[in-house]
Amino acid sequence: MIQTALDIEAIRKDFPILKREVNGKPLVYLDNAATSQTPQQVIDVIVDYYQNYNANIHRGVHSLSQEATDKYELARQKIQRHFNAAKSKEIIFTSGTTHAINLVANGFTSLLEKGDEVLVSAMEHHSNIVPWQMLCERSGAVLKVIPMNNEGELRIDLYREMLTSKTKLVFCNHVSNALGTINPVKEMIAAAHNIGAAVLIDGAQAAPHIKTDLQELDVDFYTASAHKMCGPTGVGILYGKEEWLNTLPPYQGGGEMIEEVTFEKSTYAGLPHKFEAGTPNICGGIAFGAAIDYLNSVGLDLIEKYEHELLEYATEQLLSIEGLKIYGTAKQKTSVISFNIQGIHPYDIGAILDKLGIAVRTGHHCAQPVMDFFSIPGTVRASFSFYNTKDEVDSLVAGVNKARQMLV
Ligand code: 7TS
Repeated sequence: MIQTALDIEAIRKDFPILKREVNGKPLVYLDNAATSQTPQQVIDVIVDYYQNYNANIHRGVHSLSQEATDKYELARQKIQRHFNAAKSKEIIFTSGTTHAINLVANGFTSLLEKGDEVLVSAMEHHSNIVPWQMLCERSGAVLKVIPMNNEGELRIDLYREMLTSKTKLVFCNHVSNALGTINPVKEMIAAAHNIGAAVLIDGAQAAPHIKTDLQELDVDFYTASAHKMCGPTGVGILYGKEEWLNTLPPYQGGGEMIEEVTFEKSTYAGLPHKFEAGTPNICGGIAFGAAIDYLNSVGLDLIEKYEHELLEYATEQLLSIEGLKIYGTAKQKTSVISFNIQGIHPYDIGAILDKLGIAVRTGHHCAQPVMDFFSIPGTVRASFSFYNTKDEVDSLVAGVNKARQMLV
């Protein structure tokens, strides 16, 4: 029996999309790790922006521009407070986690030397692998992989041995999108700092589920994407400690990121504008702030507890299906379950579930090295949010059972 302090029925009413049908069946949305759904409170903020104060920011003397600027900067402050960053200028708006990681990887090009080492975990999303490989190609640095065990937990003992005076950077996700593992990032950051390496933590999958205090983590860089946190697509953040952001060169040149431009030389604006060239996703940034307000009105601590109950229930129910194997059985997990049924391709299970109105993701989840580790082409991934119910878990289990009967 799931007991929760959350009023799930009331929460579900906030999400208009949850009322719709797909293929003639009530939608059961279990692809939250790919993107979360949007509550009416956030949709209203988006509509309000375009209906009432759409204007470019930081530019005009006119009132609309000032209003848009104030709301955009207020959103930055909300995000700062939510993650407990020391200063709002340490929050850089980006188009998402991918953009944030590329910004940092690009900035390190001139800071690394041939033979320097950068460490990446074995369970990364491609967006936390490829930019660093590109950085290594540019700089001559060497990419090394922190191994994991069969449960999908990082080998922290081996990680500690890999840290040497050559290590300049460590990057790791806070939570794995393919396995759901919550990594011991605080311990990893402290160990890296002991030998003078900087750390970037990809928080894309942690931010929707776990309350994170950036100052307590003492992390150098952290990333998040609004669309996984009940906000819109196309906006996210890079958090960086002020001294690091001052050290890194700008990523893109253009309007807004400069102090003075002549044909001989340009000088750059201070933080955060140095990294925010061009017209940003103004509405998206403001709506990101509204999404943070919404998550906090529900309460991330209650969300975490409820999603954990859903995870435990769904794990137990799914394991009762013959031939079903779960990939990612770490002790610390968020509500992500990656699984396969012996002898069935994950895509076929996903297609049958879709006919039943159940949305899951199938494939390698942009984490091919994780699939290679388990010697599988991909998995079926069900990822739960706080607006999912025990009944929806039951629908998933019934759907998977049906798929098994049809396909085995
Ligand atoms: N890092 C992790 C851990 C992710 O899960 C994702 C997106 C990204 C980075 C990239 O985020 P973006 O907002 O810049 O695209 N993960 C997924 C997923 O698991 N299914 O679809 C997108």
